[in-house]
Amino acid sequence: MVISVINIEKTDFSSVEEEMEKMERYYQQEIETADREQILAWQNERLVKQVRHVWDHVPYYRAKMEEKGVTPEDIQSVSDLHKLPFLTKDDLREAYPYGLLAKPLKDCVRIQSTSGTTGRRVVAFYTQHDIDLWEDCCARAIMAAGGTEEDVCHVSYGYGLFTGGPGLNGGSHKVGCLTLPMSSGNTDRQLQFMVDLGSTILCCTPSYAAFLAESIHERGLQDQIKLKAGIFGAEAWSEEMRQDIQNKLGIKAYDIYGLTETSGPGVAFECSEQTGMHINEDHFIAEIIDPDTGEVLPEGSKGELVFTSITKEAFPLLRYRTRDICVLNRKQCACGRTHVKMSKPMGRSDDMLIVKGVNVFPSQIETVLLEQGYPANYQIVVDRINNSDTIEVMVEMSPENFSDNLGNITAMEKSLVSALKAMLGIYAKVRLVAPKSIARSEGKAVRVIDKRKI
Ligand code: DLL
Repeated sequence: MVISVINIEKTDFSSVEEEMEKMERYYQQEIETADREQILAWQNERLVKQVRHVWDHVPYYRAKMEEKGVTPEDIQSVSDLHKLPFLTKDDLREAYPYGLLAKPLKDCVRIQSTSGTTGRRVVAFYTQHDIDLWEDCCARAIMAAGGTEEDVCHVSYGYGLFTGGPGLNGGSHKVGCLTLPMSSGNTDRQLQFMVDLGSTILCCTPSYAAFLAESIHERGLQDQIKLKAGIFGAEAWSEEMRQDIQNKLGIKAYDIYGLTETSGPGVAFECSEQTGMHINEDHFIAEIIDPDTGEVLPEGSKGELVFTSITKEAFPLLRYRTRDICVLNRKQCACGRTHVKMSKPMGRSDDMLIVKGVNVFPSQIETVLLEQGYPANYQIVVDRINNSDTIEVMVEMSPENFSDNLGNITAMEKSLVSALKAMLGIYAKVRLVAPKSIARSEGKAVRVIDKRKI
């Protein structure tokens, strides 16, 4: 019998592990690190195909293009993109629900939805192929945050019509993480699963992450939490908030961006450098425009972000105005990815507010007030208290429905609260005030006071 003795050199496994932790991970390395020429080649080819696809299948698009005097033959490459008309939320509202559908209904397998500017919501359609590509984008984001099949990915974005839960859920499956489809809310249950199952990656809105961090500290659970990374987006958050969450949870916090219209989260995501989000340019062409004139601005300028989705089948959007203001940056990134980076959105070129992760337009509130017989004299106060967004609507009673009876006022406020809940999907506190008591402005009415920005 031969016994072989293998001389195993002593290895410092902890440092190997540390090195592995530091290694950049990619879900689709060849695509994510492709050179500029290759990315442009993909974009040129896919754009031409996409324009032909909408021209042939979406009469709404064809009419818009004809109105601008553009035909598919005019679009030979990305440099011709500027010839196409813009698409806006108003177009989506006008074409609601099926007017922008580019595939037969039988080929579509899912919708997701978000608030529109008034009563009509934005409804986005997906084929199975669209879902597959969307989940790839989310998988890229999870792996950029260090995710592997060893991870327990705790998804606390809302599930349902909102894209956050389903998108990150799909990406997590693709990476091979154990996926916890927690959805939002029920903090006790969140924390119990986080401790019992050893969640290592948390996906939710940054404000919910801050709230969970606080709850963990209040309950003294810090030592029982195994989180290493968080993927936070769907609303604006500052660098200070990032530092605060990172410190409290002992994690690295990554930003993720997206919008329902272009699929959902994963349009862009942060890498280990944490200096902006790589836009998945094999699926989306990004432009920056002057929000007032629509003129395309040179790269590096601050302006409104416009997306063209070049791989979506069911609901492709050409030159969609996101209304998000940001800057693009094409400097080489140390992570090895080559796709352009967008800054955190710095604001919006419309009046949309994001409250508790939900998109709220003042016009939606106004619609409810007018429907309920109130004048359009109101003020919306948004605040962030204990890391949670609050919204209060101060509404003038009209001389016709004026009452100084406390019981009546409470009943009227309650009825407005439920009408607003039905429109917005979130609780908004209502305070009725006497006719003509809200200060009139000499210029534009100041409808919104966002104390989170003060
Ligand atoms: O918020 C999709 C999403 C889900 C993104 C989960 C990230 C994570 P919508 O409800 O359609 O979709 O809202 C889109 O949210 O136009 C931005 O104004 C804002 N937004 C999204 N991500 C960020 C972010 C989802 N990382 C709108 N930072 C967008 C700031 C963001 N704002």
